[in-house]
Amino acid sequence: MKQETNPFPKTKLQWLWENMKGCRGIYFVGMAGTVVYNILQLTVPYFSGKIVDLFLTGENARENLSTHRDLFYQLILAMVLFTLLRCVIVYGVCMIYEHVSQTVLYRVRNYLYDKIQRQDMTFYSTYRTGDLMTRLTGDLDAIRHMVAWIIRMVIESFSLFAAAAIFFLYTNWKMALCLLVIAPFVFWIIYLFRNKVAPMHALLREKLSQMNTCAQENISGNRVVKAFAREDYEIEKFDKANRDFCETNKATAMVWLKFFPYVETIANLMPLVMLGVGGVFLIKGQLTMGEYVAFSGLIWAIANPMRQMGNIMNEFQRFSAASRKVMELYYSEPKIKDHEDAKEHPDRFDGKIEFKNVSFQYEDGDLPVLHNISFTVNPGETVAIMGETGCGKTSLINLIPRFYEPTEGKVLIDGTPVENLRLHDLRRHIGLATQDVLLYSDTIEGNIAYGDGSIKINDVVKFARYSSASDFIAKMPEGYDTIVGERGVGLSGGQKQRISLARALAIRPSILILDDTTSAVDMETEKQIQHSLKELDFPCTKVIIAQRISTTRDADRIVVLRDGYIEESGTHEELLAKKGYYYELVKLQTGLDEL
Ligand code: DUT
Ligand code: MG
Repeated sequence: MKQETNPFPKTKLQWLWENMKGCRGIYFVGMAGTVVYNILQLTVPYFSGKIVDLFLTGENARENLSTHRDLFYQLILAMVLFTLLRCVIVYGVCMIYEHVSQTVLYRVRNYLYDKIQRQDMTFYSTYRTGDLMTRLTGDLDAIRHMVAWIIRMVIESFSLFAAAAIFFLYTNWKMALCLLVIAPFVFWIIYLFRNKVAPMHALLREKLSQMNTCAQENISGNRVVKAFAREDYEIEKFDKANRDFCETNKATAMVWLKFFPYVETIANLMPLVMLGVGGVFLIKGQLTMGEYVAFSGLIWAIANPMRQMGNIMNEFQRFSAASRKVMELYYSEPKIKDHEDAKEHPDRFDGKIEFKNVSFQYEDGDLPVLHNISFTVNPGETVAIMGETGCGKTSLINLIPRFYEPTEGKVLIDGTPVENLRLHDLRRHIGLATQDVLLYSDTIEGNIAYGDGSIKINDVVKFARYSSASDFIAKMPEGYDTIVGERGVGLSGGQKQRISLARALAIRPSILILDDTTSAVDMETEKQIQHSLKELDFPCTKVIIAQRISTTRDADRIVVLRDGYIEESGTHEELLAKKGYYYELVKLQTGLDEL
């Protein structure tokens, strides 16, 4: 089979080892303990063999029983003590594996969560939520399983096999060779099995991710499902994903079932060889009865690791498929991140925004969505951005907090290109109310204070008043302590927009960006908001995307976009005088034929 090239800087096991930092020493103790307790397994058959030879079947058995009775008791006691010791070691070893595996799981999960948090917008539009959740849960569990179980089983099987093989060879090498000659066949079968089962686990992991994605999308989109009465369709869709996963699981199990009879036959051949060859050796006097008993008592230590190997390989392939997905995330780097020489800017911005010949195209898009955009907004000014749906307004404002980078040209704040500023400094001074409002499952106060945890309740109320939200909040059963559900279920679209506006204002931003934030608000409320925005008690440059003339008419400048180009720009009066797109829009919205 063609070996896959490893796209990561480390192999899977090296990566795992790296993440075991701090517990490697104790893990070694666990592995050593595993070897020791498996070697101790040999003591019982060994002492049994001795007892048989000395006190049951040997030449002087009867005599030994009367003269060396002490030795007889000592051998029995040794068997009991070694068994007890073995139990204690197994207990300790289990604790170690559990501790280390949970530590690794905790560490990697936190690291991944951190990684996901710091990713850019392109990442979020590439990965599906259900798939990311699968990586953080199922895939990570496969990695925990590797540390807690698979490695332990590998050591257990190999140490048991090796210890038994050495014991056999030491006791009677001819008999041992007759038994061990079969072993290489099992290794060969397991190798064939590995090649067959590896792609099955990769597929299985994909099916699990698809099923989780289906459930996640359905749960978070439940309102759409209900609105279109598509419950049956969604149930059917999930059923298919579930069935696919189930069938793939069965097919994976079937792979082992194909190989299982061969391994099992070989494992079962062992006692037969023991019986036949051992019998001949016994008759010829080349094997004592005690040795025969010890061999018989230990034959499982050769056969069981062979049986176990299929299971181990199966689990190892599951780990392999899962760790690939986890490592992909682990080593992923956002394209948009702080440049090494990025400037620190802990203070507020003056708020000058410049677009210089900016063009932009989405990575997965076929055509540019913005072409050669240039305009300047001076500190404290308000610029309104207008244009028909899909013309690139949201794309344009997304370039200011550097959610995306322009393909050409530059966006500058206070004369510094945004890519030269630290992302944290840049974004914490920008208040953004996005087009799709997402509120957290938290109180209204918690939602408004999201960007600044230290804000006082008086200020929360003040910003709620600025955004004309205080009236409806006061009417809520628990006022500012009212919990708004996931995505703010229980609030109207306009109410959510106003809380989102208060949240953007609450950080006292140097630059405020509103993306259609008052679209679901009535004209009267909108007017109040307009008024409040002019009265803010901190300096602020405002970029407002809006469709209504009532929102844009007072702006210092209006930029009209069309298919990603600036169609026209100027004040309300200037644009009216131009009698272009804006003029037509005003006529349409006011219902007048002539202005
Ligand atoms: N687009 C993408 N990928 C995205 C987002 C948008 O390819 O992740 C495309 C869709 C559209 C163009 O970019 O053709 C501009 O989209 P934008 O969201 O900027 O349009 P808008 O002016 O904000 O439209 P609306 O008024 O509907 O919000
Ligand atoms: Mg938009």
